[in-house]
This record gives sequence, structure tokens and C-alpha cells, in this order.
Amino acid sequence: MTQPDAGTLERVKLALRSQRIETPSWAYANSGTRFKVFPQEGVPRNPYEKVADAGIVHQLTGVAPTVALHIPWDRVDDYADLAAFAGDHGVGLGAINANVFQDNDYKLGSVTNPDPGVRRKAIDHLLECVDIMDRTGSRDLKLWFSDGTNYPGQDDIRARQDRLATALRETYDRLGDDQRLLLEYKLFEPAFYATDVPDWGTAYAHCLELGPKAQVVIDTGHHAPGTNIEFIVAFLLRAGKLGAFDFNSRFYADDDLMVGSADPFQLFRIMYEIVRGDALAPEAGIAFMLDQCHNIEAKIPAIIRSVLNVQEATAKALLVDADALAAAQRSGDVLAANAVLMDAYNTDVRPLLAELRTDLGLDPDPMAAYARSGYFDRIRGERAGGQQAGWGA
Ligand code: RM4
Ligand code: MN
Repeated sequence: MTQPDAGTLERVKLALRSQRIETPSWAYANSGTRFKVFPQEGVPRNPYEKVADAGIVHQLTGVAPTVALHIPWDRVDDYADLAAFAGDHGVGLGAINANVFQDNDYKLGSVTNPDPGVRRKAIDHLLECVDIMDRTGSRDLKLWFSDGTNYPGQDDIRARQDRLATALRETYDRLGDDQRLLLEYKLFEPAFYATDVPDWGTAYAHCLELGPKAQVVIDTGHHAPGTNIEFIVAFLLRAGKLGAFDFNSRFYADDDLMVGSADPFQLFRIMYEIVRGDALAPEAGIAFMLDQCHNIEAKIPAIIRSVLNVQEATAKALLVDADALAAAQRSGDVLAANAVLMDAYNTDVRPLLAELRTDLGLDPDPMAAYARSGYFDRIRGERAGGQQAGWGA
């Protein structure tokens, strides 16, 4: 294939300038598997230190200006103060993730629990999260429910859908004009027989019923093996119901590894549908978030690498020659159409991205810049004592 011409490179760089990727506070903290969480040196001990780490990621990559919070992991006395601290570190507070999966009361579910008292408690937490959004200025409330059943007959599948709808409605009605409810689905785990929001269809149906402020989150690790995720992206975008991504990489289940690490081609195919649907720019309203755990690899570099992986996939998606693709599709030339996509995917976009970073006044190699920055030595010293933050599992 021919190398992209100067005009194409400028167009791609311009689009990449507007890209925004949100990093998750919990990825800076200790997390891992249910078998073992391996602690690391320099890990944040509180939400402020997580936000500071998000700050260095943005400073070096230039495309990660917000950090998502998880409540109660990131509960603080004064959210306005945390938001101001974030501002001092060059970042803003992003989505608020509710957590109704770690309390003993939730053994049989949260919002779908057969006990109305437990349901009330869960809904109250969701409402509290909206109160927090009012204080942090966050637009998005992200909901993932671990609710489901382990055994046939354990509970009434249909009644649980009714309870879910009721809880979502009460939460939705509490949202301000500029706030959104983002509903995430996941095929299985921790429920192994029937999960209450197992797939995009279920999430979509609930969001449709709720109204325009409810949209679906695609966590890339939450599908059955072999699922065509880019199809879901295309479908939801067309329906105006795609709200956000939780990016990560998976091979088997909800592996939560670095996005684009095992299957960069899948990430490219997803980002191609985003570009095709004109949904890359922040005005399109899609939140591109990471949802990852870094158990054996150094956390901050892992997050930088993840951000770069998303950026690389996006650059390749932007390189797809739309005219050539449309012509090949129109003429039914299957091989030519496929070749257009593969040409873009096989382009080495690293020089282009290095140039973009230089244009933006950044180091062309954020991984190397982090290694040189001395940040890790500093946090390793500063954060020597105290209790490291974790996901509380
Ligand atoms: C869940 C889900 C949520 C995330 C938690 C930590 O599996 O992916 O998005 O908040 O994990
Ligand atoms: Mn997720």
C-alpha cells in the first residue's frame, strides 16, 4: 500500500487532537484476582493520590484529562475539594461508578434482591452517587450490577427484571438535565446461572424504557468469547444509545488487562465503527473509559500503555480510506473492501503519533518520559507508610 499522503496525515492528527480517554481511579490502586492481589510500592493510599497519578498520565499523554471515581472506594469528606485538587493536577473528575456489590446485604442481589429493605438500601446508594455527581460536576453515573442467581429456581427471573426497572426509574428521575445514567452489562460472574443485566440487548431495552438520558456501556471484557463487539458498537451508535466504553483486554472472562494488548485488531475494528459513526469527538457524547486491573505489571506505565493503545487503534481507524471502502462495497468487491481495512490496520502509526505529541508540546514517547520523570521514585518514597488503597475485595 502507499503511505498516507500529507493531507490525510493532517486530517488524522486533527481528529486525534480531540480524543479523550478517561482513566479509572481503581486501576492506580491495588487490585487483581480473587486469588491474590499483589501489592506494589508507591500505590496511592487515598483518592487524592489516585487523582495525582491520573494527573501524571494526562501530563505525559495529553489525552486523558479525566479520572473516574468509584464509590465508596473514593469516598471523601469534601468532593469539591477533591475536584479542586484534581484541577491543580491538570485533570477533572469523570464518571461516578456506583458500587452495590460489596456489602454483605447484597448476597442475593442489590436492586433486584427479593428483600425490599435491601433494594431500598441499594437505590439509596445510587441516589447518593447522583448527589456526589452534583458536587464533582460529573456528567455520568455508571451502573454495573452483580445481581443474578446461581441456581435455577433460586429467584423469579421476571420479578427481578421488574425490580431492576423500578430501581433504574427512581435513579433516572433523580438525574439533572445534563446528567446521564450509563448501564453496563456483563455476561456472567459473580452470578453463574442468570445475570440480571447479562447483555447489550437487556441494557438497551431498559435504557430505551427509561428515556434519552439512559445509555449503554460496553465493557469490552463482558462478552462471550467470539462476540462481535464492533457490531454492538454499530448498532447502539445508530440507535443513539451508546454512552460509554469500559476498555480492557480479555482472553477468557473479565480479565481486565491492558486494552489492546491481546487483540489490537479487535480494538481497531471497534474504533473503526466509532469513526464510521462520527462518534470520536467529545461532542458526540461517548465516554471512552478504561476499566482495568494491574496486578503484576507496574500500574502507571500500564495505564499509559493502555491510553497509547487506544490512541494507536484510533489513528489506524482514522486512516481507513472511506471513499475506497465505499467504492469497493458498492461494487461488491469483497477482497478490495477487506484490503482497505487491512491497509489501514497494517500502517505503522507510531511516527504519526510521535509527531502529534511533538506538535502538542509533549514528549514523543510517553513511556520513556515516565521512566525518566522520577515520578515513581518520588511516590515510592512519599507513600512508604500507611494503608494502600485497594478495591476492598
Ligand atoms: C465490574 C464492572 C464495573 C467496574 C467494577 C470494578 O466488573 O466492570 O465497571 O466498576 O467491575
Ligand atoms: Mn466495567
